[in-house]
Amino acid sequence: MSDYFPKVSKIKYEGPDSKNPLSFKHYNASEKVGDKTMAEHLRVAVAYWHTFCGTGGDPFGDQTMFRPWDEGGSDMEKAEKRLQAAFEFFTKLGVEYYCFHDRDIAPEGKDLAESNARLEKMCNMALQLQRDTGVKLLWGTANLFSNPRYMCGASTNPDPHVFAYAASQVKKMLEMTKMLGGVNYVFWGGREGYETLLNTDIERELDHLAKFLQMAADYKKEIGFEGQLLIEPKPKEPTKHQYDFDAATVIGFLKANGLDKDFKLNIEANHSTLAGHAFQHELATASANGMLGSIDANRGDLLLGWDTDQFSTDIYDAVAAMTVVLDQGGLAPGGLNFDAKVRRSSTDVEDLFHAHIGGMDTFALALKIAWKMKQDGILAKNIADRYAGYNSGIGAKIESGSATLKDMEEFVLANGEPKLVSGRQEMLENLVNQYILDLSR
Ligand code: XLS
Ligand code: CA
Ligand code: CA
Repeated sequence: MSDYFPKVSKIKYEGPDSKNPLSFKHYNASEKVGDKTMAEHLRVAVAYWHTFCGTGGDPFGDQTMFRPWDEGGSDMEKAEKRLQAAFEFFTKLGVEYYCFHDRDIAPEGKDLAESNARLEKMCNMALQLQRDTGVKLLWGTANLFSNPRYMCGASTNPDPHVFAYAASQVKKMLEMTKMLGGVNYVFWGGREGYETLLNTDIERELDHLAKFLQMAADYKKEIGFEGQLLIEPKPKEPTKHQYDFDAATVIGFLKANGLDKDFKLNIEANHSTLAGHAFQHELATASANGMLGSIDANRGDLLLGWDTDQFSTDIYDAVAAMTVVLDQGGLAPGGLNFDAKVRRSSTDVEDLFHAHIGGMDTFALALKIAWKMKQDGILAKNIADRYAGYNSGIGAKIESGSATLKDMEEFVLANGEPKLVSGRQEMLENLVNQYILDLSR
């Protein structure tokens, strides 16, 4: 095993009283929460791109992070060192999963054939490291947004040559994800959208996007890849109008194109707030449609209008998220991918550990709180009581689909004005705070 993080040994669970910053206070992989361990509930993954490829550069400034695995050698030699560093990191952190884009682990070659050969070489190396360490692939994906050929989109590019290139990348990456035993495959359409209608035919672009996804779903079956296909909504950035705006938009698009049986959603916290929604709203919308597949766990900054991809520290938000996850009976085969990066001034390699420890502790504590709330059943009872009118009489008739407008009129004429019933929001908010305070120690 490599030694890129010499100051860090295996991170241990030391409990909430520990003062050791390089220890878990709440995340205890083997601790049972109900009938599953924390690791089984949370299925934490490290995002390869931010943690091992991030350089700290932003539109106003250069690289601030100089990683030891990036020093010296050819691009492929660096890629190999980076992969070693990644598995050292996963093992020391004690996570079970990771996620990557094709171009994160293997630099693009002079043409598709060379790029594919490089990717295959790096994936074989990853397979060996997976076997040596027991770390698994939560999802694979193809980067269809960085290369200049994708400047006007990938599958929604006006040029079918670009569509074909993107599809070829997906083909190869589906094969590699299968080879690595990946349990999901993600499509994030970063440049699947447009800047101006002066040069765009929305109708054709949406049709091309559907054709592209259909090809992927067909190829998945053809090669016998059993992972779940996921679409990750995001409203904007880098493109001004993105077709996969939010959960509701994606669900509508999938249904309109007969793709809803083949795809679920990967909901990211930061993308939810960029779309003007709460993270929980997006999770609940996907879940209510039976389509919540996986989560990109991070947070944005409500004062900034872009995708800051910060590590989760907000317990309240994480409790809300875990409530949806527990209500749908878990996330598997999905998981919690920490699609987050340290700030550009957090330049030590140890900062990568602090960041992940914080995120994992936040979700572990949130899991315990959400579980306790679910066991006590107060919130669920409140919601059930609120809709109890639909369990019988006119309500049951409406839900059965047999009621008519005439029935409604008849009912109101006979029963008069409905009573005002309090939603008791403040009481419920206080209750949640009480659980958070009680269980935080
Ligand atoms: C970018 C997205 C991206 C996807 C994977 O905003 O979050 O990183 O998760 O392509
Ligand atoms: Ca993401
Ligand atoms: Ca993001």
